[in-house]
Amino acid sequence: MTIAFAEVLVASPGRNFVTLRITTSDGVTGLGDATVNGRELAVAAYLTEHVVPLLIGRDEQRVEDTWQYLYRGAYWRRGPITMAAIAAVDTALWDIKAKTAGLPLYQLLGGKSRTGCLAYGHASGKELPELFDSVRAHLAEGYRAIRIQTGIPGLDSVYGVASSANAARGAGESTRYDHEPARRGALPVEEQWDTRAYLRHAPAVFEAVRNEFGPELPLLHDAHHRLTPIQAAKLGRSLEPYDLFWLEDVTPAENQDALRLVRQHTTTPLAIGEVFNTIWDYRKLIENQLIDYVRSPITHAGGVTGLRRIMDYAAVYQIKSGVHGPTDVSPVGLAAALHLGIALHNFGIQEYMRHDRRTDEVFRPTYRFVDGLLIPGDEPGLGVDYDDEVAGAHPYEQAYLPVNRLLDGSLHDW
Ligand code: GCO
Ligand code: MG
Repeated sequence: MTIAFAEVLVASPGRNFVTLRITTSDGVTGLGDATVNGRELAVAAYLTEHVVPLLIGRDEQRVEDTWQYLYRGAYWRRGPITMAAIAAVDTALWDIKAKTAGLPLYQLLGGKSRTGCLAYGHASGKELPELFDSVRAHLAEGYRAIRIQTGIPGLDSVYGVASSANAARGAGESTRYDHEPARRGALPVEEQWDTRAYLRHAPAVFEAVRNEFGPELPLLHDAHHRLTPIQAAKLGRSLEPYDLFWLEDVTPAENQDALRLVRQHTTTPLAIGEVFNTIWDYRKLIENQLIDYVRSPITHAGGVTGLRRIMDYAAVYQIKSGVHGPTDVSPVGLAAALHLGIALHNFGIQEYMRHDRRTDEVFRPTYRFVDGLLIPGDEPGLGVDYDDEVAGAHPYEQAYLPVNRLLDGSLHDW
């Protein structure tokens, strides 16, 4: 068999997704996710113009060789667009390999290491009563680990806080304000940020959540790249009494050495890497034991092959996975993460925001969420299908993530 053709599918069933579908000469198909939120068409063009022509006629079973061919062969290395394109090809080839073997993908990755993948959901609220309702709604849905984000006094809107209706609905149909498609040509929404107000407020929020929900519930929090190292150290230390499962993206982490300073001051576990793409981007973080969880999704880190490589390296240092799973990772990317997650020895936790109903109608995933655990489907391959007809009813809509400014108007990390 060889690769006969590959299609780049762009659709917006609730939000934008870029999907690669590879078809072999005897009609087996495989899917890969190539969605880069807010920059979707760049990956679509990279795939269409520069990758798909290279795939035709290749042996579809040569997954590692194709990965190297696209990575080394491009000469230009790393970066989100290239690595998302490679991820899509890699994931689709694993899907095909598993289908031709007649096995669910996790069987090719070593088989099950656990019964299911512990998932965490996103609770949020502008004020505490709304946040508590959102936590309760998540618990009622079966979540056993919960991320906590709230509003900050004096700021109108901040990252990670759903509109009241969505927060009250729990994970539900997650049309978070920051992920809603914008009208074509519209500029990104602008938000405001005040680090001092945040650092004063966050410990009080976690104290209130612990008082309300007790000591056992694993709680997570995302600082979304907004702090300097010394501010991050201060936050980590001030949250220690509340025993977080992790504190995420405390700094932008482009300067990985800066994390040493954070580590010297706090035992709060750190999770970093949702914007990192390769094992080389993690080298210092892993070797110097500056993080506890790897955040890259399969979609942005070179596929199953790329993330597996990062996780095997991380295992040497007892670092675990905490794979990125917001709704901008498609059901294809999530399914692949679950097949890897259930097989990996050093799995930690999987982020899980439920997709919009329209998204699931296009992708028809077979993974299940049972008692707080995500379980990949047992049919051959990834267990995801793509319905062209339903997708056709949801054309691409331009959408940007918001940008963030400090109170003096200067641009800050969002
Ligand atoms: C998370 C992430 C997301 C990102 C989003 C950007 O931890 O889930 O930070 O919410 O902001 O994926 O596209
Ligand atoms: Mg994050």
